[in-house]
Amino acid sequence: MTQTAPDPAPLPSETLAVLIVGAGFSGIAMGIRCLQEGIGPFLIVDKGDGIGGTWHENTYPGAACDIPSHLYSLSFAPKSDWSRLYPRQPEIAAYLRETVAAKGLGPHLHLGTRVDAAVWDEAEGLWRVETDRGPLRARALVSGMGALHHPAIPAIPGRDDFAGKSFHSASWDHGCDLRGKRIGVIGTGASAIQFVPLIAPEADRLVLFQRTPPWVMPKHDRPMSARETSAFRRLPLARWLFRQRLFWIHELRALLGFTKVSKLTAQAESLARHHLRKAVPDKALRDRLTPRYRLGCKRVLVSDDYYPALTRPNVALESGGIARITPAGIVMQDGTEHPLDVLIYATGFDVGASLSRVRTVGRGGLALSQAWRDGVGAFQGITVSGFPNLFLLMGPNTGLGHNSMIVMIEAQVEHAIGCLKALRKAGAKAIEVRPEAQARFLAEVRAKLADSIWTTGGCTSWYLDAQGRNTTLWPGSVLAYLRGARRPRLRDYRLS
Ligand code: N01
Repeated sequence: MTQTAPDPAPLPSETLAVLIVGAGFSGIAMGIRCLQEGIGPFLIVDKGDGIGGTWHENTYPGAACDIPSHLYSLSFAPKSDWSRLYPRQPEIAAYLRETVAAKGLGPHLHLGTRVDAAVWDEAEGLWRVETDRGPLRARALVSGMGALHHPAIPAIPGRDDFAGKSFHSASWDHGCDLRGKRIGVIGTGASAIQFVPLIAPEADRLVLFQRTPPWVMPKHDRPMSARETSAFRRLPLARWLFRQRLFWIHELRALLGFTKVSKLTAQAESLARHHLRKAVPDKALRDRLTPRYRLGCKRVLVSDDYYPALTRPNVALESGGIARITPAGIVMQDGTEHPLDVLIYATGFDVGASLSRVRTVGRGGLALSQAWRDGVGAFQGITVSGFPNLFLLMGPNTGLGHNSMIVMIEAQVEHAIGCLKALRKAGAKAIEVRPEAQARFLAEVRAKLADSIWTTGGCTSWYLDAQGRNTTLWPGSVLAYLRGARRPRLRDYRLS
């Protein structure tokens, strides 16, 4: 289970070298690298009451990573004894807590501290930050806030009238006993497909409300063998090779051109259809579970127990449109009524909310929301012209569907560290990306995205903004990103 931290200490009054917002993978990675490079004083603050960000908050049954943990972990904090290929949330959250302890990050951490605003003070060359526990000052500000933590609960008519218990998958109500209950689950994304197979056996009846079926591939999860674990402990090279192998298996998809509809798309679709056929003998059910858009347009899911769960006698897939929620349950557009005791929203996150909830004002009083009024974007997804000494981790257009985000995060951390070292070396106060470098980068990214599968594949998804632009995903291989982002080129920046 998660661990709650004691009351936080008073916030420091000195000017920090770096303020890191968020104690998830990104913030922890940044903190470790600051320690290693002797950059300080620095602080990591997090609005939550525990370490781990999304891996602290998402505690729903079966929560797990769909990238193997030997790859979905920090390269500079390796762990030899992952219990499974795809460990579950408690093990990942424990890994992050252990890493914080082992690297001595504890004294730099202030949990239960929410950042509300950050304003660049041009005269002093620092960020003035407002938190719910008082002000902070920092030369550099690093956002490790992630994007997937403001639950999106759709405004279905009657939503607030439901008389039973209801909650979002990201704020799971562990006090709610699901045994023998009639449970409704709205949504069939990465979260739902992980917890539905675990809660279905307990339910009297489970109705899964599907709007769009996902493409689901086999997961092939397995325990790590004692031999593997012992080899990884004794031979760090063996562990490193295993990680490399996993990286290349995932990266191959990008190198084969997964960003466009291709022969590979059709082959992957036939594999996914085979996976569905093997698990679901009922042709009518299979039909409703078969996506009508190209594989890769939405995030491709992996699971070995999702389809079998849907064949249980106490599970029903409802693929019609929801008309309204009533005190007693859900009424469909065709008039069918589903009486429910518990309603679980597995409806994803408000991806735009993360950065916009923190009022960020850069040089000349320019708000980030203003700078982004014609579209969200950052140089390498990390720095924004007009916002000196601000570094975004997991920023715009750096998300991945095909490989480990941790590799991307580490590159972004190295980029920020490189900029901070350049500042220190030059004795300068501020480093800011040149507008022409940012414009060139964004033009390249947008050109690559123009005819990508995310816009041409026949679906809509949270990858796209209200104008249909993809501002979340990186349109290429991780290798290409590492080449451009890992080491900042000073000609792209202005020091002052
Ligand atoms: O959310 P989602 P999630 N009426 O947005 C449906 C990460 N993650 O929490 O497809 C009816 O994917 C919506 O339907 P549609 C991962 O990056 C990672 O599952 O829009 N249905 C969809 O089915 C992932 O992508 C792991 O038609 C409505 C579902 O709700 C991200 O988190 C594990 C609706 C939302 O799916 C989010 O995943 C879990 C409405 N009004 C999550 N509104 C790993 O393993 C929405 N839906 C790393």
